[in-house]
Amino acid sequence: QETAPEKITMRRFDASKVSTEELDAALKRPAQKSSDAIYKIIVPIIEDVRKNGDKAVLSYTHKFEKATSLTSPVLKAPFPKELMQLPEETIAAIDVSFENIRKFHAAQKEEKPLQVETMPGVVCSRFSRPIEAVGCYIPGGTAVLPSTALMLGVPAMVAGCKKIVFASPPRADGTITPEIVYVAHKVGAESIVLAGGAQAVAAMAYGTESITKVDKILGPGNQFVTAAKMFVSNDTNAAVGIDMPAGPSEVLVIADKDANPAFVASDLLSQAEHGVDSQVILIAIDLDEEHLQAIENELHRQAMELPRVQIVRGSIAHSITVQVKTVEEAMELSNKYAPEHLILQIKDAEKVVDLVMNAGSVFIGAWTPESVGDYSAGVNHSLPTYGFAKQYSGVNLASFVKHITSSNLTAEGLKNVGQAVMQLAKVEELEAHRRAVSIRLEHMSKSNWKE
Ligand code: HSO
Ligand code: ZN
Repeated sequence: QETAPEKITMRRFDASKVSTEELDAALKRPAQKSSDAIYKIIVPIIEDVRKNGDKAVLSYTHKFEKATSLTSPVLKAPFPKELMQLPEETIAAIDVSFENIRKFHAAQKEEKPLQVETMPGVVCSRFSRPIEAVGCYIPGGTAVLPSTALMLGVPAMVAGCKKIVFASPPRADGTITPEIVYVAHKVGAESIVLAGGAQAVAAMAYGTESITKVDKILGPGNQFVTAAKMFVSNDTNAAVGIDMPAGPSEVLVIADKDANPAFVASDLLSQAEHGVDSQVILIAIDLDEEHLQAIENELHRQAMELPRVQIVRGSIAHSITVQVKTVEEAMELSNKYAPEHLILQIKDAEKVVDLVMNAGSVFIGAWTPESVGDYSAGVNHSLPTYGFAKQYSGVNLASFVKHITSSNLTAEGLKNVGQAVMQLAKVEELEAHRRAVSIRLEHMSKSNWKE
């Protein structure tokens, strides 16, 4: 006789019964491998790619991706049509998502430069310019992620980046999933680097014979990719920027008496299926035992039907439910945790958004599953994890531009602000700074001078 599989369930904590320390410990993200161990692996790879270029990249792709038939580490645009053969429904889905993401990110454009006259005759401006070359890393691994290609490629296109380079590990036969090639084509990418891991990051950071050097590398990846991004961004020889540190996916759902147990469970599972290191948190506001059990039963029932149930078992093992009494208490915990995704399945959810201080992206109300944001609503899914929502924004249009400021003074303006400049230059004992002003003021005071 078969034994019933062990119930897939999250440990429960009642915030009024446990100490803050206990709760904090339960809300800790699963530990990441120490960066020392990771650096030992990636630094030689990065050095090798920097010195030996294409040849090194190819050898790692042969070794790690088993794509031994590959003879070039890059695919250049225009991409052949036969590499983007897709079912009509997939093309339609990509097209709808592309358009929504394009619209939302286009709305983030600053129409005209910001301009302020700080004093009469002293005009300060700020304008933006696209980063010229960007590298978009699209992870391979346990799932194909054309959605990530959209989330990076579309804003880069909207921002006007001249060179958009994609990088993604190829399959063992040396090809890249057609969905990614199709997205690369739609955003006008100039090339797709057929490599993953630290070798792909290094190739884009330093450039090789055939791979374009980029100015900024964005996109999620495993711990090797993240460490490699950190490494190259610290290397002045690379002179490359990166987005934020990216870790395993996570979601925090806040549910109250109005919440549908099946909806809540489905949202928790949608992030739990990402990886065994993912974490999902449920904060239950004043729910009775019956409601809590209904959610738990749904979680188990739905999880058992999932193809990735084994991954879910792993992530649920370090996921918890916290019972609280009020919305304010729930929000306080959520802000402390700073989740990548925050789902509000509560009454008047929209009003509660005012209380959100730390979160990557918020999903409001019963009809807004997090997966709409992962794919098609228009918001970006490249978001800060691991509590970094306290200080980082997710990927957005600004991730692909620089802001440049300018000052423009009239003679009158220089007269108005000059004294302050000269005095501070004096305090700092930087005489040449002071004279750059005084020489002009003296020029103006000459009797025959006219502006
Ligand atoms: N939720 C993930 C993104 C993703 N989900 C891609 C599905 N595909 C990042 O937070
Ligand atoms: Zn997701």
